[in-house]
Amino acid sequence: MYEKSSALFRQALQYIPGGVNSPVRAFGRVGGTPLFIRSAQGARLLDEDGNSYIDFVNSWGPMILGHAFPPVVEAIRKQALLSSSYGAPTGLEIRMARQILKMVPHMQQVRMVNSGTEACMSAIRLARGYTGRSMIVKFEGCYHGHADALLVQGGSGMATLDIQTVPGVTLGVARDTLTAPYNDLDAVEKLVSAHPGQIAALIVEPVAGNMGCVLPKPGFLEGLRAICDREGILLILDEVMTGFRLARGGAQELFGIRADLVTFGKIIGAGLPVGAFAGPREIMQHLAPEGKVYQAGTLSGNPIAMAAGIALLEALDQNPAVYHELEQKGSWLATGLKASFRDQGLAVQVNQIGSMLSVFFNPRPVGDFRSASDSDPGLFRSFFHGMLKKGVYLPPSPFESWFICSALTREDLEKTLAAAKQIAY
Ligand code: HOZ
Repeated sequence: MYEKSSALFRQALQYIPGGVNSPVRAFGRVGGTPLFIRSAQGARLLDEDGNSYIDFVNSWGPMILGHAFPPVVEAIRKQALLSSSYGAPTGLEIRMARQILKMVPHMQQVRMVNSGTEACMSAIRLARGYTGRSMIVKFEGCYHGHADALLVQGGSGMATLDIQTVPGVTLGVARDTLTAPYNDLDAVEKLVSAHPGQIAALIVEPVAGNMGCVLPKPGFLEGLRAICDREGILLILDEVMTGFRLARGGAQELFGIRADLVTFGKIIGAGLPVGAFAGPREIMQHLAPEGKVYQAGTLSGNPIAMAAGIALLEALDQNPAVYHELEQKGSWLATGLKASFRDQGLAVQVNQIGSMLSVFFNPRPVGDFRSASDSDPGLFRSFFHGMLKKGVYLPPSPFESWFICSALTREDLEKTLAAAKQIAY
């Protein structure tokens, strides 16, 4: 069933460390061979062995309207004929900035970068430059890309591979990153009072997606906002996963929370390598060349990525009903999965909000990294491989969120549920 993928993985191991270009792809948590993908269309993936899967990874989020979405394909094709990069400004960058600022509340300026990692790394630098303070607060199990300062108690691949400390991240850098459990305002208060006037920024995934999908408790985000206002700390909402996904204006709109800076990733490029961060002019003007906080990139605002991203964002902007549709699909699936696990006699948590969802083989509610880590790894492994055999491609780790796309049909959802009902544990 996976002969070609296995053969390609053996070759890849020779030339690429671990056989993959990003650790979360390696099936390290679940065992077996990563699938090598030939193509994808709508909600379907095709691997090199010719197996077809219903896709719940969706390139870790950006394929919200499905793979090979025709307006995106056409935009890429048109721009490719005009060259793929100039290293000079284009009108496309203005259109993209306008489109983002139209959809995202509270922001006045935006800087394009090449990934979510770059967006979070640069937003942190800007927060430090703006406030003149050094320390930051992040939450255990949240992942904001692989910049040194943010590789502390991280989720995603770090949690999957159980990497507690990262060789190469110096003690000096790590010391400036304070951590608190997600959903724990008291812990944040303690950190803040132990480091008065030293914390530049607090960065958080408004809905965590990198320890599995973990929702903020009522009052958590509002509490963070109040602490930041009181202490002169910048609140950075990492909307790499939630931006343009949970609502047209992301988590800021959904929860009615104002960020000081907001970061975005791959969805802004419709799956091409793009990121961005945005904020009020008063903060953003500290970036070079206007200010002295240096940040740069030859490929930043790359015309093909801009064309693709504009096509996707415009499609989302023009069809706000898509968010209701995605929420309905997400909640239908979550309800069905809960019932199916109950019928199988399994105590399982299904966390879901809109088109983000995770399954935790844990009898207790999952609201932070500790509870997420308490889940049963063996049951997850059986579930993952059982689903894969039945043609459902899930993130290969309990520390990742599933992503639902609008191309997913009722039939796909029913097939997914039917597959879950048949897994033998
Ligand atoms: N944040 C994404 C998954 N949690 C990143 C994907 C990757 O690291 O490859």
